[in-house]
Amino acid sequence: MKIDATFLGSKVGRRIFVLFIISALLPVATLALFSFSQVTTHLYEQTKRHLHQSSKAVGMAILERLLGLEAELQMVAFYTDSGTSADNIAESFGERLQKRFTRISLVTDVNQVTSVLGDLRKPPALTKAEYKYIADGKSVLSIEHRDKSLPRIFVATALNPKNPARGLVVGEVDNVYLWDIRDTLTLTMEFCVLDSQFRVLFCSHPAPDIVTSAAKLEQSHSALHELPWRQDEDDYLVNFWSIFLKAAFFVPEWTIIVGESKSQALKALTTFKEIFPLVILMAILLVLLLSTSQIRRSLVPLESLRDGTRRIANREFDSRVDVKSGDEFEELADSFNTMAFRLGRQFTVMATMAEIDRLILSALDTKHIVKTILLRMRDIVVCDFVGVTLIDADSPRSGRTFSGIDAAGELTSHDIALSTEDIRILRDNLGHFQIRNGERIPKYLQPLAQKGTKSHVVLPIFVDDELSALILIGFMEHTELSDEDITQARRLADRVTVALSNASWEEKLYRQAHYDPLTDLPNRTLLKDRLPQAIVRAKRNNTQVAVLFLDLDRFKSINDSLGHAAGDLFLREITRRLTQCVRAIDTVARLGGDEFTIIIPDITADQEVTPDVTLIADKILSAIAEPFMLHGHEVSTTASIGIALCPRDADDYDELLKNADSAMYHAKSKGRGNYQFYSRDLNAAAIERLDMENSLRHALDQDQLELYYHPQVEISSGQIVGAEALLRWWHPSKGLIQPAEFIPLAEQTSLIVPIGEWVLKTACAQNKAWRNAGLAPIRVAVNLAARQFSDQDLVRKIDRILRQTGLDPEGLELEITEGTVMEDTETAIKILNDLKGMGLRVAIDDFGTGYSSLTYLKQFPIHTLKVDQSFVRDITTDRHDASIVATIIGLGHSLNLKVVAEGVETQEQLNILRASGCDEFQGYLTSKPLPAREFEVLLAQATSTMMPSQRAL
Ligand SMILES: Nc1nc2c(ncn2[C@@H]2O[C@H](COP(=O)(O)OP(=O)(O)OP(=O)(O)O)[C@@H](O)[C@H]2O)c(=O)[nH]1
Ligand SMILES: [Mg+2]
Repeated sequence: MKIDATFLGSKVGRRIFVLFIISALLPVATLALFSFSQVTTHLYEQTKRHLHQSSKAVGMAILERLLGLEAELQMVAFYTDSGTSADNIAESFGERLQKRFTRISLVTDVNQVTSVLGDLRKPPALTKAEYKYIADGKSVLSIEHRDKSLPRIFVATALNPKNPARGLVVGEVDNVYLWDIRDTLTLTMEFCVLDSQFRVLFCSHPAPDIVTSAAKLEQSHSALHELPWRQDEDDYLVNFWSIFLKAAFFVPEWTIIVGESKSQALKALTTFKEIFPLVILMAILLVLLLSTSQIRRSLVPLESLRDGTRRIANREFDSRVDVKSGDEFEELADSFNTMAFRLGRQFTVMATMAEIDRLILSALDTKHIVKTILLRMRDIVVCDFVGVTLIDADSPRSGRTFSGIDAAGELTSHDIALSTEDIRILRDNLGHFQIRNGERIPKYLQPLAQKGTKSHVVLPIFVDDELSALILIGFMEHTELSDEDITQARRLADRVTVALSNASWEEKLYRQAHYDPLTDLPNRTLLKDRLPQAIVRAKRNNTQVAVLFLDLDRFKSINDSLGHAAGDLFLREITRRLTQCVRAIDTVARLGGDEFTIIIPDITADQEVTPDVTLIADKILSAIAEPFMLHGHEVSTTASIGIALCPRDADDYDELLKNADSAMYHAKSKGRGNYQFYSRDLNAAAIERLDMENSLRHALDQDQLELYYHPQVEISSGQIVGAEALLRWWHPSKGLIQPAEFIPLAEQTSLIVPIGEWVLKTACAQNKAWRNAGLAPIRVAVNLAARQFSDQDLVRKIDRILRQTGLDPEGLELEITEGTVMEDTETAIKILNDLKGMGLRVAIDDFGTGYSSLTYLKQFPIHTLKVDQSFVRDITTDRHDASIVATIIGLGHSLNLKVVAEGVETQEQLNILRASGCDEFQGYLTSKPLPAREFEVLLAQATSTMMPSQRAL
């Protein structure tokens, strides 16, 4: 079996492996050690017993031999005593005896020695005690120790135990015979025999220290001893036994020491020691095998799970862990896979939600949000088709259902209508509701149903309590969504609600920033974006762009006569007509007031003077000229158009607009109601205008302005009661310039404020001077421009001027037009009240050309109405005009107002006015406007001579 050690790379693998090894080796090793010690003890014990028994056996064998030898000798004694000669004995028993004894002799007297076997020469010297012992019929052993060789051992016994005096038989024991007892021992054993003084009698093995060791042995009586008995580098274990020979042979005991080589004795241990590592090795191998297979069984699923976890950390939610172990790991893997699937879904849902959140933050347009829902809804709810219905903000019963995205990435959509029933159901089911197979399918779901969906879930979206959109989910089969799906879909819908309201808010802000609120046309900001784009495209494609600058002619008079609201309506109508005259790719923008700009891009460059453009300009002019019913009045106007071409006239935004503007002024100067192409000469005109503006700035400092005074005469008395101050500009090079030429310029450039102030100051100072000079006190009338009237400091300024000049307030009359007061009636009333409070008089100028609404006038604290000269001019010929004037005078009086007629040039006109009850008049009939000096002369002259009215009387 192959051991796969790759698991050792794993911490858990290593840990389990080490545990396996420890848990296997520990018991084995413990058991081995225990066994070892047990076996050792046992072996020692066994060896001890064995050696003891062996020594006993050796002892017994020696004793037996000795007794045998004694018996042999007794036999020799017997025969000898019976008279058998030594020779006969030797002959009969020689062979037997020779085996046992080296020599046998008869000692009959002290010095009478007869050899029986061999020559004993000198018999051992026996002690008296020994003799006595022998005399008792027993045998004795006598030992004669020698230096280098084994001791000689003699056995002596009486010839005749009953008659000891007869002599002894003494035999020298054959050492070979006596000690040849190896049979009693195993081959591995050795033995030594020692006498009582531990002198070596025999040793089967040369052991020099045996004597001292034996002495120690004797002392300790130890059971088993390791003695320094070495042979062939081997230690010996020994035991002993003592043979008591006193009784039998009258010698002290002999000690038999038997030793066995330690290696032999403990051979089992050696084998054990050899086998033990093998057993351990086997155990390790077994553990290795078992642990690897077991660890693998655990680690493989663990690693799969770990890899799975890593993949999930890397957001690979689709990957699955495949474990088929059939145990808890498989269950764990199944749970893991379920968890991964759910996490994946959760994540997708979260990602979609986050995308919607991003949309909310980035506030993209509604279409983008719809696209996101169509693309991402399936990530949240498993379904077949998704749709979104956007309800029209202006008409909550109609809308558009978006049901898909085509190959070009565009949304496919259908107009839909919502019934009252639909709306009721949607309102009743604010969260969501399901339309099951067979139930009525509302119109807004038709685009999905056409794709074959049978079952539907609808999530209505309300923004500010207004139904704003529907999210539609369609299924081909009957499907019930789980609560979780519904919750997720609703969460998406809630986010979409925020996104949509954000988008609509953004769109609103965008519209506010880029579109004119009155006409819904692009404003200057958007124009500044589109025109440069068109210029870039023209340059790239080698085409031309035309810019038409259009300003309505005398639009002010529509405002003045019918009111601002009517003017607005009129501007909207103009917008409608303009957009009808141009193509979809053209842009109509409103820059403010009654100015419109039209961009016509993509005009082929080779066209000469662009017949296309002239065609469009003509079309526009005639469209605008069409009469229009406004508040019950038929109104018609014209427009002046200036046209500049890119790149011919200019190739950047500012220049192009400026040139079109110049061309428009040119059209105005050409009598209005026409269009003009820009030419370089026009620039000169524009430059002149600029010059004029500059000159006007210096007119005040350089004292070029002068006031003329036009007398106002009381009709009843013919007295000059007042004068209208009229401004003149003495231009250093151009001479006298009429107010009509420079007042509009002053109004456009704000110069009107300092100029107006100068006029007021001068007129007041002049009147005071006349009064000081003793002339008849009159009032001076000063025209106030709209711009001055809206100046918040007006009242304070006038008060200061009056105090500075010292003129009584009743000496000053302010003339304002109807239009001026009508722009903001509330403020106007407040200012007029303040002026009246100061004691000033206020006249409405040019009355009859504007609103001419006496109901309005009633609210204004004014004193005088000035009937416009256009009515007076034809008063003698046009009965219509005459009756208008009479009516104005009558109504004026009914409101307690003084009525002054302007532009009176003939006596006839004056007569009619007098007949109508007019209070005062002003006109060439008396005088043209005069410089201060001349007016003073006129005032100083006798009134009666000057007054034509009186002359007429
Ligand atoms: N009703 C209405 N009037 C506006 C609006 N904006 C500007 N106006 C008026 O439009 C008029 C623009 O006047 P101009 O174009 O300078 O003069 P005009 O009377 O048209 O005369 P010409 O253009 O010189 O022929 C002013 O009286 C403004 O008060 C608006 O939004 N609504
Ligand atoms: Mg205009």
